[in-house]
Order: sequence, then C-alpha cells, then structure tokens
Amino acid sequence: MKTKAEKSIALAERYGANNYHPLPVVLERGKGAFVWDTEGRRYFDMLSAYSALNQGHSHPRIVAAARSQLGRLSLTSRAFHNSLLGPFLERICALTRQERALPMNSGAEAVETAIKAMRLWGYRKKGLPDGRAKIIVCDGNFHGRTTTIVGFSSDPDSYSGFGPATPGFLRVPFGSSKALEAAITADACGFLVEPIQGEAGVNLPPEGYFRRVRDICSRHRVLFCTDEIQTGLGRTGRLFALDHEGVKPDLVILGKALSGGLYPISAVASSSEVLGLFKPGTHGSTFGGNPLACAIGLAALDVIVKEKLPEKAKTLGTHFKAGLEKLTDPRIKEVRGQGLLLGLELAVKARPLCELLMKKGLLAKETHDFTVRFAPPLVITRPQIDQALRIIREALRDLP
Ligand code: IF1
Repeated sequence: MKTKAEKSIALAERYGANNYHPLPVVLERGKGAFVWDTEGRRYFDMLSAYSALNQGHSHPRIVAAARSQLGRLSLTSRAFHNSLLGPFLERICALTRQERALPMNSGAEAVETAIKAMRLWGYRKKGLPDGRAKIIVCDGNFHGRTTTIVGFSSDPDSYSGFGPATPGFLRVPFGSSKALEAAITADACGFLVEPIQGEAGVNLPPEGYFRRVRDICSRHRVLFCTDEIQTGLGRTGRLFALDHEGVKPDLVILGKALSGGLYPISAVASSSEVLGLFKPGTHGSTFGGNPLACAIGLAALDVIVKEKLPEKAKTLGTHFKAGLEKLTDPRIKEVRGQGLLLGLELAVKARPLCELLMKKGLLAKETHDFTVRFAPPLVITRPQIDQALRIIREALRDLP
C-alpha cells in the first residue's frame, strides 16, 4: 500500500513536466516558520518559497484581509477602476520612495515590465534610434523564466534549448563597477541587477559597489534598475537591500513577499519620467492590480512595517550567521549572506545534506550543487533559530 505522500508524488511525477527535482516531502499545512507534511510531521521552512514568505506561512492578518476581500470583489480587469488599486500603489511608492508603480503578477512579468519601461525611456527620453536600445545585465543573473529573460542568462540550465535569444542585452561580471562603466555605449538605456545574487549561490558584491553603480549610471544617463524580488521587503535586514548602501535606484522590481506568499503579486516602481511613458494599450495584464491582490498586498506590506521584519532579519540574521560560523565541519568552505538570506558553501555536494536535514525536520534547498541556502520566514524566533542550528550541527555530524 502506498502512503498518501507516495501517491501524491507518483501522480505529480506521472502527470507533471519534470522541470523540478523537489525533496521527497509532501506538505499540507503551514504556520509561521513551520510546515507540516501529510503524516503530520513538522519541519522548519528554511526556504520560505525563495523569500516569498517573509511574513511566515498563513499570517493571520494577511489571511484575514484575503478572506474579507474574497466574495466581495476579486477581479475587475484594468478596463475599470477598483477601490483598492490606488491605496496599494500609493503604499508601494511610499515604501520605495518612488513616484509611480505598475502592478503585475509573477516576478518575471515585473522584470519584463521593467525591461519595456527602460527601452521606452531609451527611445522617448534619451533619443536612441529605434530598435537599438541596450540593457546591461550581470553574469550569474537570475531574473525569471520568460524567453527574453532566459535569453540573457549565463546559466546553460536556464537558456539551453530555448533560443533564439532576444537581442539587446549585454553581460558584465557581477560586482565590478569598472566592467559596467567600460560596457556602457551610447545606446545603453539601463542596467538591471540583483542586490545579492540568489540563484548564483548567495553572492554579495564588494562593499560600495552600488554607490559606484549609482554614480556611473547617473553620469552616463543609464537607468539603474534593481531586482529586489528576492532581497527586498526585509529579507536582508533593511527594507530593501540597497538601503544598506543608502542608494536609490531609478527602478525597483518587487515580487514574492509583496503578497506574503498568498498570491502572485509583483510590481515595478519608478519615476513619472519612466513609468509615465506607458500609454493606454502599451502594457498590461488581466490580473495585475486586481482587488484581491491589492487587499493582500496592502496587508502584506503592513505586516512587514508593523512587525519590524527588516530589524528582525538583521538581528536574527547576525545570530544565525554566527551560529553557522561556529560549525567546525572541515567540509564547510564558507558562510555568507546578509540578514536572513544565508548560504553555507560546502566542499561536497549539498543535496545529501539537504536530504538529511529533511529527515531531521528542516527543509532547505541546495543552489547550484555546493551551497545550501538558509532563508527562514522573518517571523522566526531566536530560540527557533537555535533549535535549527542544533539540527544543522547534527546533520553535518551524520553526513557520511
Ligand atoms: C523557480 C532561483 C530563487 C528571483 C529574482 C525574478 C524572479 C526570481 C531575483 C522571478 C525568482 C525563484 C523562481 C524559482 C526559483 C527561485 C530562485 F533559485 F531560481 F533563483 F529565488 F533564488 N528575480 N526566483 O529570485 O520571479 O517569476 O518566479 O515570480 O523555481 O524558478 P517569478
């Protein structure tokens, strides 16, 4: 007899596309920093759906906001106004210190939106000849899965077999402001970058990089666009990762925790000079900015601010990182990260450690073979982190 979990896995493997290699655990319930499987076993969620769950699973205030909106009005399309869109956009602008925002659903859609906005600005404001706009991106980038976005990826898993790539992108090494400046030509309209490269293995740029980037982009009239989909909304110990350097980008892309994990919600925030260029019919989305999304998004942002999640990420992240640094296993090569976005790089493949951690009640995911990412919901407590550290220590001890 197959268990419920085995049946679920078999069905997903039989009827799904094999575009994932999940850990063999089937989850049914989540609360705060924990999830439960079909057998009722509890696990620490140390992935937080790649930072979409900064507010924790099933946050009561976000769930309440969603419940009260469900059954009232969920979708109008943008052919009509809805009463929650304005307040939601105003909130995004206040928090990002930008003038306008454009709501979408998935992160990749918001990245596509930012790319269109930067190109449009290049043509309409910078006066580039039609079809010539260039956007500079970084080696090791991860911005989503659309054909255009994977077309400028440097990761063969992302782009191989999906060409031809959309033209108009140029890659430079991440963290080198010299390389960025050297790559800027007259037809450059934008620079798109993640504050910390998540997928590439929790990579941080050298100190001061984003201040230099800000200066270079301003001097060359190139829009500076940050993808804060994973690093934003408290994860790294500040509301936005660029706040660590006191830098304000021209465009900021948000997603994931913008909904606290209840719904796909993303947005691009920027100036009137940039987002004001879209005219009716030039961009949009059936679901983007729908009232259910706005109700959830407003509550999700409220929780981040009211519960001081960036501050929690800072203090708890320092504590967690110190705990990881105390681990003495010779196979540990490096501990890196910021706030509660941490990576533990091993000299051996990370998957067996993730499988052992799972058996001991902690879910974490390897990234690019050798690094385990630890990114719990920001509502996790200090004693819970200490318990997680004990599990990690034990798993390393038992790792053959
Ligand atoms: C998957 C990675 C994380 C992102 C940044 C845009 C997007 C993402 C900085 C697109 C999405 C996710 C997607 C998820 C895995 C995951 C991921 F490992 F692939 F790189 F988080 F680190 N910009 N990242 O991190 O947002 O369209 O997915 O809403 O399975 O592809 P999306």
